[in-house]
Amino acid sequence: MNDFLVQLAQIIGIQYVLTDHEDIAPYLTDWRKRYTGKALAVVLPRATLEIAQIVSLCSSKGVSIVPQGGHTGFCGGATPDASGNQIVLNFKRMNSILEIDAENQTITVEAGCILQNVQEAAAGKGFLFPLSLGAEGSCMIGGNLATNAGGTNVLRYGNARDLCLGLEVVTAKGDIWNGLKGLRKDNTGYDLRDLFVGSEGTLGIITAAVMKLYPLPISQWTTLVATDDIHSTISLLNLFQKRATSLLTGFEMMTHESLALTERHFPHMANPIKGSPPYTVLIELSDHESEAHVRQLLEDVLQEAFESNLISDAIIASNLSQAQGFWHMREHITLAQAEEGANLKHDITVPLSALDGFIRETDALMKAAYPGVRIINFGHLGDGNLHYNIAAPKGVDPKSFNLTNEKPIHELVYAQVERYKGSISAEHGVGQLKLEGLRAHKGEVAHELMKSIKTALDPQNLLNPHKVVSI
Ligand code: FAD
Ligand code: 2HG
Ligand code: ZN
Repeated sequence: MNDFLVQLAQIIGIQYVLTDHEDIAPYLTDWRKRYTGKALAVVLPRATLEIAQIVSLCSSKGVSIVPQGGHTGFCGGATPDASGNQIVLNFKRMNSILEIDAENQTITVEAGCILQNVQEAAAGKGFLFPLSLGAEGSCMIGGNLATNAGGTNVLRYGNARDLCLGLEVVTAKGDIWNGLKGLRKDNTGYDLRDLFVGSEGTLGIITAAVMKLYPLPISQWTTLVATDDIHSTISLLNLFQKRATSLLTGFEMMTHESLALTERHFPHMANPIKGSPPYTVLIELSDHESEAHVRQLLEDVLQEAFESNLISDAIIASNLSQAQGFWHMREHITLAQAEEGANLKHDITVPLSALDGFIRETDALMKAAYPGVRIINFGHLGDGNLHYNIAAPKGVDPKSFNLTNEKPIHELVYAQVERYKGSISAEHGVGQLKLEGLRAHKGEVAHELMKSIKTALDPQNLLNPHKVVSI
């Protein structure tokens, strides 16, 4: 063991400094199996003070650090590079719920808390912690904040950034910034919290957070509806926004192709709406009033939608288990795509008013340039967020298809995103996947400002180098 590893072991204990090939392998490949790196060691700290000491040691030795939560990110942000000179700092032991403040409606958690555990701890005290995504059983709150994760409740409650009131962060120098305050107002100069949220481990290491809680809704109704095109789907969204206002908590769009793929891999998750409609939309209303009140509202809005020819069919879940079935079907699209083989992901947003044009035109360009290609388009339509994923034509090996076509396909989609004034990353972040594209997308001035921030906060470029921006 070299001197550096011995010193690491002195800080956290030798059993928490993993170096054996088999021990570290699970930490070196991302969820999509898109990236595999190497590492000097994987370290498993238990306390903020230990992390501060690890960072100081790394700074003195010039060793770079890759923070890692559940390693479910889609952009390779938590995967080390191929040099074998980095350490992975995994948060799985930093998993305590520190405090639930019922009067302030906040929860304070360590960064390694699994998202689902935070939701359950909040629910146990009668609160809703609204961040919700398919990976919630394994992603961690530190990773959620570092990527500014979105998910299925953004429409009503916002993304991880909107839910965060305070942070504790270990800086690149190894200092501890204690910003663990549960304040809803705090205009004391530059917002450091917002600088670290969404920075993907490149500016500081998030060790704990104060997050907002909400009262648990007492009634929830979930429906699946069929629509013929995006234009009517947006009109339907606008109708629900107008009639249900803040009761509208979910509005997820799934194309026929997305659900056909899901059914092929998970036959028990077939779309209960028959006739293979072009679009199926999952809509959820939540309230703090009686079941009957929300149910009536939902029926009224659906009736109006039928009469205006916005929808052709609808099924309202009659119980919790049927509602969960609808959500499972939606969340299994990603898993079905993974079963099918590697795919090219595009996590994008465009303004709602541009979605129809964007999809029609991009579909046409894609089909013309890559005959037989499969467009698996679904997403959080209420946020204008599409997962516009591209899979190889049937019978074509996905790996070789992607090898040849990944770059031009990304370029095609991103050129369309620019044309429609959208974003090339809605909720998954940048990581290493979109590092190259970011400069052109942000523009020279914004990109230079980002580099200046990185240089100011991490002059030695030790925190997750070559992710998000390269300096
Ligand atoms: P990781 O993947 O471990 O890390 C992500 C980034 O954050 C890396 O750059 C890493 O270095 C950094 N990081 C991690 N922890 C820290 C820390 N404590 N301090 C500083 N930096 C840190 N994402 C969505 O937004 N919406 C979805 O609906 C959604 N659905 C998903 C469904 C599935 C099935 C899967 C597999 C993923 C999904 N994701 C979704 C992507 C992913 O789950 C999120 O990006 C999540 O927030 C990542 O959390 P993590 O703990 O796994 O982070
Ligand atoms: C979702 O919304 C996730 O289900 C995953 O963000 C998206 O698989 C994807 O591309
Ligand atoms: Zn998503």
